[in-house]
Amino acid sequence: MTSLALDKLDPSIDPQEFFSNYVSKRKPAILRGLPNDPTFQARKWTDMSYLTEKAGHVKLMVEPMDQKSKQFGTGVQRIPMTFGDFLTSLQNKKGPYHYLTTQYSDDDDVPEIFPPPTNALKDDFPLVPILMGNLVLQQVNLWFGKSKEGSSSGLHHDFHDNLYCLLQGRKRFVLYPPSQFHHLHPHGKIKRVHLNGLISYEHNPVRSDGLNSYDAAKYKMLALKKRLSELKSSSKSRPMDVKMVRKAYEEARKAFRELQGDSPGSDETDDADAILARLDALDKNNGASGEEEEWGGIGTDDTDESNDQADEDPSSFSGIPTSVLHSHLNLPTTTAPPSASDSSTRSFVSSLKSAGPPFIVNLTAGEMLYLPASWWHEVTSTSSSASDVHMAFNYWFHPPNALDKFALPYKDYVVWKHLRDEQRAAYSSKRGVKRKTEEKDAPATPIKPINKKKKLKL
Ligand SMILES: O=C(O)CCC(=O)C(=O)O
Repeated sequence: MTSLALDKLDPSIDPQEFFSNYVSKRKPAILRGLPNDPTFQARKWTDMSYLTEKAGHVKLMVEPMDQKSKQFGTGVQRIPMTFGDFLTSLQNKKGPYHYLTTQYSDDDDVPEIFPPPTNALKDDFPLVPILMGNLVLQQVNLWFGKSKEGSSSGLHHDFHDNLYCLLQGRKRFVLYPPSQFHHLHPHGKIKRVHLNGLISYEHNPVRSDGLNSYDAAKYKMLALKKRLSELKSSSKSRPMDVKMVRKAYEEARKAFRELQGDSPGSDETDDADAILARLDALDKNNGASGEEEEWGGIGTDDTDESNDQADEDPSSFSGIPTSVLHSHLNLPTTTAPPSASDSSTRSFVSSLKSAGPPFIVNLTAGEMLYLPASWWHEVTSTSSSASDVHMAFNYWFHPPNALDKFALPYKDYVVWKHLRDEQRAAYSSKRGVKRKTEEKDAPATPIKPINKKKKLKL
């Protein structure tokens, strides 16, 4: 089976050009280098003693290889250890080695933007690389393991735009566009694929910017409340502006309360209390600067999904066994053949034929892959030599849905300007720096994950 190839770009490409030709076209690309930002220092992490010193104490969870399928990305119980102990374990003479992947907590509703161990390495990378323009960061991750023959993470998709920076070793990506979901046997029931490619599932429908209606209403109310406070405290505000924003805020508050009314359970009540406490805090804190900022008016909402707050994560993993995918594509594999019947294997192969040729990317250390939200990917990670590790660092960004707007590529202007400004302000104040385009951190209003990356048994 033939495969397709991606464009290869210089990472110093103008961010606006990158946005127009790739981000807004939802087109993946290879970048022949790491981010050019002076604050991107992650190359230092290939020095294990540097990593141990900076982050050895951090507690995290690592994933053992699934012994049945001989791959990662399964429901195998993860193991708690310190990053230092994990680094030491990679020096063992014999594998299989555990894999450090995305960190999530089963009971944690709000994701950490800098999950361990990246929280201890924050000084070594910018919040948003210049290349990524005005996308809003959702989370960063470190992918760290060791495998001489190559180990797979299984075919799945995520819900965020990915800038994947390979620091050591090799990675082979098999990529299919979101639209091929019909042929890729996702475990979850798909409700729709948005125009920006974002896949939304029946049990947790999201808008094209990844927010569900409840969170969108909540953030809108918070944003307008803040804006109202600012206007009220500024001597330069025009009464008609104050009036207009007050009206919008009251409407947003009403809309939010209605959604709360629709949501059963006490969680929402607690949430409301927390939000109202936060509104009071905003009132108290407001007026510190009195500075005017550009007010772009009240944006239009993108309420194309219902408020259906499901607890479950969607099943964004493909049911196609990795070995079947590899054999269909004539790719070497280290994964175990499926235990399923021959007839289901035949049906998977026939689906893969219908999906057509994938893009196959062989990424080498020092290169990056840009992958828009919900592109399907299967990743095989290989160490460059028997004694080496493979290591990648990636950024996930909230999926843009205003694809002609470089300055703020999200349709719900009120919400996203608020969330982005809070994120940048929090980052700058923690770092004690004035914001430049490439510097920012965790939002004061944490943005809920669309879905935590959870692995399913294949
Ligand atoms: O590197 C890997 O093993 C998987 C990476 C991945 O799935 C991602 O970045 O979304």
